[in-house]
Amino acid sequence: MVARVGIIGAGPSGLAQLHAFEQARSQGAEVPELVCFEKQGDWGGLWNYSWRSGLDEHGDPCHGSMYRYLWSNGPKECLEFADYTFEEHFGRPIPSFPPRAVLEDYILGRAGKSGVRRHIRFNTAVRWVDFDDVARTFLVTVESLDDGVTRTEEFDQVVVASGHFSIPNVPSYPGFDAFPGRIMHSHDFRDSQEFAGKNLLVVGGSYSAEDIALQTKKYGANSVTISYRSAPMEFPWPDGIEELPEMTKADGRTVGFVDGSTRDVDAIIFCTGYKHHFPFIASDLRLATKNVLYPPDLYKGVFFTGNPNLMYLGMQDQFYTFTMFDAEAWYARDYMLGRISLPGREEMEKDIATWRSREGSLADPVEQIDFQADHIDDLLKEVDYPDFDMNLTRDHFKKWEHDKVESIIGYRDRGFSSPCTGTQAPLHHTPWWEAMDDSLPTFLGTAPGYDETGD
Ligand code: FAD
Ligand code: NA7
Repeated sequence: MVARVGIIGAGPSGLAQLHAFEQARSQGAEVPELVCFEKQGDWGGLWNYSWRSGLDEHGDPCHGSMYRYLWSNGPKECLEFADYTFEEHFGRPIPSFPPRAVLEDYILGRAGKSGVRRHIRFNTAVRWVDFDDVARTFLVTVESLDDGVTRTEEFDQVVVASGHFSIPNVPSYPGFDAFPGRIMHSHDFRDSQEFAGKNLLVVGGSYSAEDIALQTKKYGANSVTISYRSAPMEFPWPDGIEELPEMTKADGRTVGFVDGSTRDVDAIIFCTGYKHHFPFIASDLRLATKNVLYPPDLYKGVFFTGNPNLMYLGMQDQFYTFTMFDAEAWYARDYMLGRISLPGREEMEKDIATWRSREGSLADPVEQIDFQADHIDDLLKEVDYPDFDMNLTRDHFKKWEHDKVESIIGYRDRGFSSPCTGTQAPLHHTPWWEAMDDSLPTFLGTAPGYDETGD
């Protein structure tokens, strides 16, 4: 009997898994029956933008956390698919920091080319995953959201690719019940123009806080105060953005901070991160982790040690994204095809402990980048993923960190070279700080070197 593999989610990670199998099939391998369950009506995961926030049209929590005018926050060269380059997709070199719609187009371009859509059951939410100890199979209960019908299917292996930037972590502070303005999480943030002219408090000290502070200022906020818990980001912020330590309370619209300072604000946006949240997985199979580079209980960052036929993709905190998802998906595929065997549980746990202890000693982002690159290298050396210059991506990320420190509003105006083709990216026609239109035609249509005739 042909084995059955269930994949949960058709975002970049789930699509990487489907694509990896498709590659093997095209080379003559016998591939298991693949069924991918996607609760949204279309593919792309977070890149599938929706105006909705709160609950979706079916009454489930909205998956989307992306917002309008979101531009890539890292060089695209560090996430390039080695078997489907940006040049192949767009027919020419494009700048290094594309807006969301352009990256979405790229992700879907590869998925479309490899024809994996036929495996995906859209509008189908996975409601429960459990393991039958007798039959040694997974029982996956899904709900068809179009008609509410539930059914349970059996799988030999299950790949969880449901993402982990969707369920917000939302703290509370004294005085919030009487705050006379909007209090929200970045998960529900959609359009910066809502905050034009306002004085804004952004809580958090990481990517979302950085980007939402910049973006709201770019689109007309009067002032943005960023409140950090552990450490300030200390970028050279433009006028009108400042950093203060942790907030303590709100008194009316006046917010107090631990250093005794106060600010009057009109709205508060929590950029306090997300929870790894898998309410649809039985507790003994459920990954429990914070947002770290090497989660516990996942051998090679993928295999759940309690039952390695359950795999998780993309569960790490992310410098690398699509490249890492591909590496994990290729490795998982080769395990499922019987090309790679796994050690016993004790050895898996020892290996995880070594990685996690190293993560605990990392001093700065440069070491964190190398750590994640080493994780990817560790996987790629055993699979047939096409060659590309991984070391170049390490250098790019380190330069990018430096660029951000030099100019937080200007780092996206740089160009990097492709680790796959070597081509140097052209510079975008408009500095990011002045580029208000993030649409795909504007970005591509006027890019330097673009020839509309295609000649
Ligand atoms: P997701 O993209 O979250 O996809 C998971 C999929 O699983 C979704 O389609 C969801 O509907 C589905 N799903 C979930 N639960 C179920 C269920 N129970 N049943 C069925 N289907 C389910 N990365 C970059 O490389 N560059 C960026 O600039 C960048 N910007 C970001 C900005 C924001 C605001 C956020 C939140 C993330 C950003 N990321 C960025 C990181 C992002 O995590 C990855 O790019 C990528 O989307 C992760 O892919 P994924 O498939 O693992 O998860
Ligand atoms: P991250 O990177 O997980 O960061 C979460 C931030 O929130 C981090 O700075 C935390 O501070 C801060 N945090 C968490 N809880 C609190 C409380 N209670 N008070 C104050 N600050 C808090 O999430 P992001 O949303 O920034 O990024 C996620 C992805 O979205 C990323 O891949 C981007 O590309 C886009 P800490 O440092 O722990 O003190």
